[in-house]
Amino acid sequence: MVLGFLKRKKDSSKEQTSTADTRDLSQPSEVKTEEKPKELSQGLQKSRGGFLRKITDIFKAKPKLDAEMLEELEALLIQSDVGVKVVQRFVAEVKDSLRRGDEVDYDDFIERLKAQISPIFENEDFADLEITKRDDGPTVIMVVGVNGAGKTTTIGKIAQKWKEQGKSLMLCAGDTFRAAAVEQLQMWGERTGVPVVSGAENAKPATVVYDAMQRALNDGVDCLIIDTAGRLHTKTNLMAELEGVRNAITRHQSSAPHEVILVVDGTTGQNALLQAQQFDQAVNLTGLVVTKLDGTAKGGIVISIAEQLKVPVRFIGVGEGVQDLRDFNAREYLDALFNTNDIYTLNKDSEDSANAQIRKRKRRAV
Ligand SMILES: Nc1nc2c(ncn2[C@@H]2O[C@H](COP(=O)(O)OP(=O)(O)O)[C@@H](O)[C@H]2O)c(=O)[nH]1
Ligand SMILES: [Mg+2]
Repeated sequence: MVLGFLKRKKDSSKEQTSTADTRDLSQPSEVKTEEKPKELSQGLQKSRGGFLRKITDIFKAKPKLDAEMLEELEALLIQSDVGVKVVQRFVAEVKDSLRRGDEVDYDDFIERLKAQISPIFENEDFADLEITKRDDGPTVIMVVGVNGAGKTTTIGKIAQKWKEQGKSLMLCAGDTFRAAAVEQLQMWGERTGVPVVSGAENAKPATVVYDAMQRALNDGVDCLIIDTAGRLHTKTNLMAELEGVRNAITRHQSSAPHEVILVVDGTTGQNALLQAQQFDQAVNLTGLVVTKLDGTAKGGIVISIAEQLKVPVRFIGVGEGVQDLRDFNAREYLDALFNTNDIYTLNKDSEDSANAQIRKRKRRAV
């Protein structure tokens, strides 16, 4: 195809690079109550505005891929956290194809890239998180991750989603180190009409979790979701604490926890990947939630983490609102991430002018 022609949108967005948690922790975060779900592609707009626009820019200058462009594109994909291994595989394959004399235009490039990425998500039953009551008690889900990753917010969003599906739920405020964290979870509980079990200030997380397990069993709920503190001072501390929580769960129900979900902040790029690896070693993750994908121009991090950890991505967060949590579906995600509709518009005038530029370049080259 002839590449279409970019109608630029002003990109005022700045990539968020700081990983420090700068919130006022004396106050619980506000519970956002907006109801309207946004389109997934709208949530990933910033990512597209970032790396996808740069890809289109490269093809705008030269519509047919050559070795030099491929080098530029390789660096760009790696910078966008798509994942070194997958990018290298992809580049090797495209190089072979160019060597054979294939012509690769922008559309081919994107299709091939998607085809290369898709298998990373294969065989993962993304939406199929079983949250029904079991023979021996509720489905127990532990939610882990560093401070500020979005654990409590994600739990609130999940509670809302599953409540709407008619599940009976209970939440456990296992982050006992910050009073604000407990209040924040309680606010979500009130908003969603889900009971929250919390302990005295500075109670041991394991004690609160023990109580919550007891109540969840007594009340016969379908699912208990446990919020935990995200202290990552040392791996040993973290392991000891999470191990304590795990023991408190198992003492009541030997088959639990059924899910250990890591919440990572998608704007922290490679840091998110490192955290994921550390937590996986400490607690054996069974699922992932990647949050704040609305706030990053590097949406590729989901691909990187999924490839490295081989743990299914359960949900992605694309905003602070209660509806801004999506079941992760690889095809939808890739389509939204590579949805170029709002980036370039095929337009006769600009096409003509682009063709004129190409002709000019060719004349110069002669
Ligand atoms: N933009 C955006 N903000 C989010 C998302 N998920 C969480 N947040 C915000 O991130 C901040 C930290 O969330 P919180 O749930 O308190 O993190 P926790 O310390 O891991 O429990 C809050 O201000 C949330 O509103 C998301 O998907 N998108
Ligand atoms: Mg929290």
